[in-house]
Amino acid sequence: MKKWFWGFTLVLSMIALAACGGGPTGGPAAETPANETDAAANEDGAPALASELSVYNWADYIDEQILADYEDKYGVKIIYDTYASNEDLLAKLQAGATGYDVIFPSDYMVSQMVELGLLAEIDTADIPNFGNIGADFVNAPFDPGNQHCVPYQWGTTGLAYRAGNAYFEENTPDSWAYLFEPELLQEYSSAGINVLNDQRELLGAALFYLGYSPNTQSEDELIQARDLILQAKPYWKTFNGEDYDDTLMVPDEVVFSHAWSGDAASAYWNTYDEAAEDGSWRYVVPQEGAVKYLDNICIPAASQRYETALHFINYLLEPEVGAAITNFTYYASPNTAATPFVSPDILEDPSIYPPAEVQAKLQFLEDVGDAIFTYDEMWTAIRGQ
Ligand code: N2P
Repeated sequence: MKKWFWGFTLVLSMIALAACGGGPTGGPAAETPANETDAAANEDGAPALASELSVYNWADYIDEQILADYEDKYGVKIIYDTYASNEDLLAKLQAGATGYDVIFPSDYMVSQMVELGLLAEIDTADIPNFGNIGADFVNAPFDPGNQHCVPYQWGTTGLAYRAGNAYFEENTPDSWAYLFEPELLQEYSSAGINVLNDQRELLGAALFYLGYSPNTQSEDELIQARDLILQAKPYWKTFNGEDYDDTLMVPDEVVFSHAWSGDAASAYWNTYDEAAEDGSWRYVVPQEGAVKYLDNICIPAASQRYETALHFINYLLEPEVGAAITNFTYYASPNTAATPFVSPDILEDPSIYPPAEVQAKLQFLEDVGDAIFTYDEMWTAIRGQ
């Protein structure tokens, strides 16, 4: 088994905390007519499905036809809503939102949510398609034994730039310096620069550039990262991690963006010119190192439709469905059974499935414990000024 994907360490006490912090294992209460316990189990013992399921996902992270197909096939109406970052998702759950049944937190956020008791426990034996997930992606350090979540999609965070731009014809922005150094920024900032509106990602990029860990717990290093960001901020046009590929990159509102790999690939294909056989966007993982993430499918502890959520998760792990997700989002799939159905253009794209020398530069974001309060403080200063 290849081990590159988990090439990082987590604080052991965090894992221990994560393992015992789970929520309820089911037994939803019958409080609303849409809940599954109002219906009797089928004769074959299979659980009756609720009439509705509330799915809360990252923006632009599934083909909504997949949801429509599930509705048609199983008679469950999907209530679909999206968020822009892990922190937005967490804030929503911490504010007491109890209506969500299926959510998609990233690696480090799974750790945080388990510790806070926000996720229901699962038994992968109840998800027959769990076996479709590749061995590299199961039993991750942030969720040992997949006791809470199953893998959804993975990708990297880097820099996207417009190929036709005169400056980028001459210069390949292969360093975070292109996002942070004023003497470089002044060359192209008038044409528009976007950064991800995501605190761990943006502080992480600054920390990589400064030569520090993206998971530092040092206040001094975080202050340096904040100051680097504040010095570059006047050159940035937008903070957008939600619809930046469609609203900023494709229409040429920006020529440079801090970007997630799938969104950069999506901008490439949405600017693809058949005659030129090329799209307008390029993507690079900076030489100083960059974030990789594994996003996951989980059930909030407060869900009242646990069995239906499990049934829906199993559906998302079907080979054809897993491939349809990747063929729409341009993020890499951990579902190895889906591979035969994924477009060869995607499978062969090194910006989506990076080669070994790029993989060697990637790191996961991790739960930073109480240092998260310092991250929050730095982020408030960055967004407030
Ligand atoms: C897609 C969001 C990607 C999630 N628009 C990155 N973790």
